[in-house]
Amino acid sequence: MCFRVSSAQWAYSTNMTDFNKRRMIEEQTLKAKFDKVSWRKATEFDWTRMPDPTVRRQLRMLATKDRVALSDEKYNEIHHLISEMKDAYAHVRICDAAASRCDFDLTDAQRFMAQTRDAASLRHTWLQWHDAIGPRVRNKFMRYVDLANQAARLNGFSDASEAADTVYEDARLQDELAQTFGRILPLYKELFAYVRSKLYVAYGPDVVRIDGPLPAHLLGNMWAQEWSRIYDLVVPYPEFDKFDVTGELLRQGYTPLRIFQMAEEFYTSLGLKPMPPEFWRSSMLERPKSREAQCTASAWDFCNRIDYRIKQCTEVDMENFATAHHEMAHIEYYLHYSEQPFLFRDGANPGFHEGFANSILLSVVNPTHLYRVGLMNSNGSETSYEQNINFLMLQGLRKIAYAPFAYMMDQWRHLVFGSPDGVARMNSDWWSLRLRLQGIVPPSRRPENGFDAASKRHVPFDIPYVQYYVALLVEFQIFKSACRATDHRGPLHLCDIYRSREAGRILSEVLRMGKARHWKEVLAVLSRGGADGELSAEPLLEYFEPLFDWLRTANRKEPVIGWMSKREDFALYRPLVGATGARIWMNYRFLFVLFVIFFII
Ligand code: X8Z
Ligand code: ZN
Repeated sequence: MCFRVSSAQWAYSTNMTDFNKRRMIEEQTLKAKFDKVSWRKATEFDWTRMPDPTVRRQLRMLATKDRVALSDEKYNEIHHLISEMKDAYAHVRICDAAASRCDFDLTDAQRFMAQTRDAASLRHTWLQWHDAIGPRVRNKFMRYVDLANQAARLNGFSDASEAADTVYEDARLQDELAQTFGRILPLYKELFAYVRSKLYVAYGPDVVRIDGPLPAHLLGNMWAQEWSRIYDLVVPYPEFDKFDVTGELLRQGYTPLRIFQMAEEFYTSLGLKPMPPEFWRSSMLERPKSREAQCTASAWDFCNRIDYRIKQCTEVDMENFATAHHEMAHIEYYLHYSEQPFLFRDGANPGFHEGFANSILLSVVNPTHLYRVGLMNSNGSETSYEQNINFLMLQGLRKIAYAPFAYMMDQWRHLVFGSPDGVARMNSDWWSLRLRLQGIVPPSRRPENGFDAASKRHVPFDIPYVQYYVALLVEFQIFKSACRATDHRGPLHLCDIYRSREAGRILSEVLRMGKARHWKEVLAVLSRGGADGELSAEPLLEYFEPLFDWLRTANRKEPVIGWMSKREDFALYRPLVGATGARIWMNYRFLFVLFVIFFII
């Protein structure tokens, strides 16, 4: 079933014809039915009483798929709602700042947010996107929350966000996330204060308050989730080069195929697996010329232990160079756990796949590695202090800036799914969390009945987000562990595991386990000789230590490290006092009418 669905999805993603779309939907519908049947069969057994722990675990995984517990009618309804929300999201088009074109899709809008430095146009694009998507999906989303909660309750959970956390099999998950987030926050606040000081210079006091939160439209990203696109505004030492090897790749005549061969050589140098022949035969490594294809990069496991493919419209530049290594890391994971039973062919927890892939990139994009593979002409230990700080700033804009966003997303879902008036308050809760955790405010007042969270794809698409926060921690934990095996000396950010069989051994041990063991056991393998298997922010903090020190000095004159919120910030999203007053008045009127009726009777 898995093979059939992936084949049909691949066919459509790489050749978007109506015929392929219909076939894909047919297969997906069959799969949804199949899932329901296997769930029903699995629930005929009491998994708690299975003596074999491996069987018990698999049976529990089959039996605790919560949506299938809904009636057929409601099961179909929730699937239909999600697919309508996806469709609405994909079809949003907005007008550019000059309103000369009104066919901007999200990719255009995102490119604009990344490149433009004019506050008014950025604000315009931000508002257009948020105002376009929210109202289209709000009512559907409210019904979806209701159905998802009904399903969760049928399975004995209090709400759908509590049910979603159970894949982590960890009762203390939320405490661990909060604890690690508390560790990262001081570093985030230093980065935040530094970036604000630069934005204050770039945009002036009318747009940026010197001690306040930052408006969402200035950070080079529609959701202010990662800030690497404004590197040019905040670079600590502008006189030093940017770490971009695009020019060198082009000068040396790299092609997409050669980039992938180079990525493969990275993995085989560690003693990991080469790509199978089917990979080279069937992958789509360039944008097809004669047909329409979905160009987002992805790595595919066809579940038959034979077919593994990458789909990427590769251009020859640094970003694609990194993405090729990233996608191939997913294939390495697939290949390593291919001998596990089907249900265990997955990351140890939902953050592991992405965490592993990104941990490889920490090696691949650092100056030491680029020097070793002949794409840069000075090595990491020879690069100056200033260049190292520039590199860490770029990484910090990607990773440190991302932490509060990744953490915030599902904290918001917890409020929406978990409180009785969650959907009524979903917009003010969204902004209240963004202000508290990220220090971000909207560029202008948002309507109480708006739905700004829908601007982020994962919300209408029903994709959990906490996995990205877990991945961020796991990324640095894996990297630290592989670097320890390599016997790396010196600052962590310059470690390169290339050609290290020792690093390869520990990685392959972890990858082979797939999901067959609890992820804490997998983390324990990684921290061999170190701490026990817990989520930890310490490797991330160690990586950024030189930047942390630098920021503390650079921020000496800043009035506030972090942000001070004022009434004017809350006023951007809290229900208007007038509106609350009106509600109270309405209630009094209602009581008065009751009173009169009572007397008449
Ligand atoms: O959703 C994604 C990938 C698919 S797993 C495109 N990412 C998150 C996001 O876009 O918010 C990758 C980075 C985090
Ligand atoms: Zn990935």
